[in-house]
Amino acid sequence: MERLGIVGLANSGKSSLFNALTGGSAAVAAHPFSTTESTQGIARVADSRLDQLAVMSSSRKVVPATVEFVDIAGLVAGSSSGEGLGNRFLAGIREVDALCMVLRSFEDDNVVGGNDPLEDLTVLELELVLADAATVDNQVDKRRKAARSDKSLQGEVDALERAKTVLDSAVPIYRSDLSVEERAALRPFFLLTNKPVLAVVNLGEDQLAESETITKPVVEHLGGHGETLGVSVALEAEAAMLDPDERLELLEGLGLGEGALARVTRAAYHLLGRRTFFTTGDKESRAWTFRAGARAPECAGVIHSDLQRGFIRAEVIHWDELLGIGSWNKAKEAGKLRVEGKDYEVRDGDVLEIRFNV
Ligand SMILES: Nc1nc2c(ncn2[C@@H]2O[C@H](COP(=O)(O)OP(=O)(O)OP(=O)(O)O)[C@@H](O)[C@H]2O)c(=O)[nH]1
Ligand SMILES: [Mg+2]
Repeated sequence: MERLGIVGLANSGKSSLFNALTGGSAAVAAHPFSTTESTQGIARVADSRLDQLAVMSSSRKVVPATVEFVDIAGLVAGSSSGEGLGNRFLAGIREVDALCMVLRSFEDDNVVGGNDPLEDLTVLELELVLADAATVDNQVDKRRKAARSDKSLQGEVDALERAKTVLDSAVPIYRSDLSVEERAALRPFFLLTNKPVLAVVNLGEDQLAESETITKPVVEHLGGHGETLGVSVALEAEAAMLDPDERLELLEGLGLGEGALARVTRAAYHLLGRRTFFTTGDKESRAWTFRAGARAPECAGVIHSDLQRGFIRAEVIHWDELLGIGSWNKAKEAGKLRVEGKDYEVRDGDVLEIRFNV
């Protein structure tokens, strides 16, 4: 299963965010390096489409999609050469598939550390880039030699050389102009910056109104290579402890709508290339996860392997059209359910019923 690693400088609020997202209980403390071991957790992906389908079908059970997060040890300048918990955070990052970078903006005299999110990002990137540059330097000569007798390795060598140029100019791979193919060729080397990123700027409760101004330098620095969200982690963590009704009241009262955690999980889900289709009925409404581009039988297999093996066809309607009609049966009677075969590429937001025979 693919996972998103929560990374950042010590005391930026990583464990607080992790706990709020997953309902976990990772250690949170005002001293740096309170996290020493990685902790895994699962967050539910809030999806109003699912909630609306469940109401429509009077479903007795609602099952959301999920996304997996890992809380990783914090980093300080010099981590790539072993400062702080250097190796621990590097190993933690190597094992995840995408990065959620927590950048501190909140001010608190009792919590050691700066509060300039762009500064956090710059330090973080530099450590990751230095670690990657060392990996590439270590590999490039070896791979060049190997490519002399095996021409099929030339693509890998070219990609490593391109990566070296990028990293030597202090740019992480995710902010580079390397092509999708080059980035794929670098996969065997497990580079830390060859992963998609999402930035969470951890705002103080008193900074909510200035969220856009505070996050702007980070948005500009990432330049379209990653999404940036301003989140008051402490506030959202507090809200996450409340009953759903109270939570909504608190967040809406502050103009935060459904809250920023829902946006973080959704962004994380998309960053991992995940898409959702639904099934709905009186028993349950459920969000199922598939990879962008998957066809109907593969999606049927997400529900159960029998449905893939014995796949005959899928009855399909997009969620908003179904909601407009009001029920699955009405949609069927009105001839609005499309019959799709093995080659159908399922779209995000499709509602499916699989016909199968085993
Ligand atoms: N005022 C304020 N304090 C926060 C906020 N988020 C986290 N903190 C505090 O900052 C301290 C560090 O939070 P953690 O969640 O442990 O940070 P971390 O990034 O996991 O830290 P390490 O694991 O040590 O690297 C704790 O005392 C938190 O209560 C925030 O949004 N506002
Ligand atoms: Mg921590």
